[in-house]
Amino acid sequence: MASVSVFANISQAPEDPILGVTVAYNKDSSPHKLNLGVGAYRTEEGKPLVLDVVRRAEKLLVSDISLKKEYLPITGLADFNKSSAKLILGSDSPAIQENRVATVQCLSGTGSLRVGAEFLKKHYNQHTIYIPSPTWGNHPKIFMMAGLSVKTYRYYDPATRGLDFEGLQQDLSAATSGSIVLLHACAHNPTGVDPTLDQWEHIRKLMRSKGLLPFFDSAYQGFASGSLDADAQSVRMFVADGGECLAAQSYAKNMGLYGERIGALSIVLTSADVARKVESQLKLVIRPMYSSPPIHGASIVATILNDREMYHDWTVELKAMADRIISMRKQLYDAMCAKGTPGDWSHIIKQIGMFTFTGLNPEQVAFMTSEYHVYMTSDGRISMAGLSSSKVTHLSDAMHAAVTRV
Ligand code: PLA
Repeated sequence: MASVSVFANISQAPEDPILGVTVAYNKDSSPHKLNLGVGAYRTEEGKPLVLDVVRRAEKLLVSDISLKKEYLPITGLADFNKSSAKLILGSDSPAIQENRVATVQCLSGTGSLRVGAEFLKKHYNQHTIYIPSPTWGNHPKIFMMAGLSVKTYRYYDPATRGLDFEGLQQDLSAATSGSIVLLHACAHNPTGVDPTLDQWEHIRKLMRSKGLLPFFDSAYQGFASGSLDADAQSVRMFVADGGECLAAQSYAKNMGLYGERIGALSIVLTSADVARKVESQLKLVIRPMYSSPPIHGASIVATILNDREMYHDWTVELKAMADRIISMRKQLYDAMCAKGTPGDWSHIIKQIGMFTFTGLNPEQVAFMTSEYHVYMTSDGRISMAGLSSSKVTHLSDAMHAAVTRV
């Protein structure tokens, strides 16, 4: 047999810019190492967390012998879909009451975005999607792989470390009417900068006046403010005007179900008739991709969302995670102030959600990794959810050294 592979000329692909940080972290043998790369919640002890309410739901599921491992329908678990739409749109949403929402269970947030993008490519007359600059690194790839053409709109102003609201409005005003616009529902990744409600209202009016189609990515509902309702306000404003939109939901962060890969895509439409047809077409997108979604994560989520007491207990645990992140911001900010590190660090406490967009450059990040074993993405983003009180000094030492020496 020939020993030369038919793939002999294949090139080595680079690691993923976010998940590759964990790969590098795992190879580091230093006891001081700190992984602030991927947005994964850690406890004060630095450990991954399985929510108590998730454990309880799983126990119920395991002991219920009436449950089978049959295939789910192509669209997923019906109870899960119904509750997911309610969670993002509000339980009193007229769109739900009027059956104008098509919801399908998908593989977490990423899968929901991809299914939505494939659907748009096939059935929408515009194939350009505007994504914020910067945005989550996987966004452009997801949309390009689905065959959409990706453009950016200005979002973040490095000078103010805040929203470039002027630039955003100019770019959306100049977009071809009917284009798709990706919006982070809350806790913008990587910047931690969200529009105010007043700014959202301006964005909504502008987009509706131009017939731009909103595609919300909701990966952090409950993580920005600690309140599920407050974090869904942007989406609900767009639904309240009776117009159409898409929303991709993830339960990775807010229920800590990362590896269960559980999420949902909801498409809000103007009539029940269109919603039925859209759902029938979503099935044709899903069936050849992965046939039908996995059952376990959906069962956990549906169990929690459909039980009053468990739902309440979830909101308490979610708020505790959000509060711990907010407290980490305060502790890091105080540590930077105490050190007198040059620069204004108030963005650490002003930004919201899982990440702080520090403003550190790639050289400074590389220095922090090589000298201090602090791992983070090269754009200077740190996952506040990966920090704990005992590591704040180490991180602020590293940041101080990077700012003053690199
Ligand atoms: N959308 C945004 C804005 C995200 O930040 C992430 C995850 C997702 C969607 C997808 O999450 P899911 O498919 O796991 O539900 N972003 C992480 C992880 C937390 C990642 O890159 O995959 C991040 O560190 O940015």
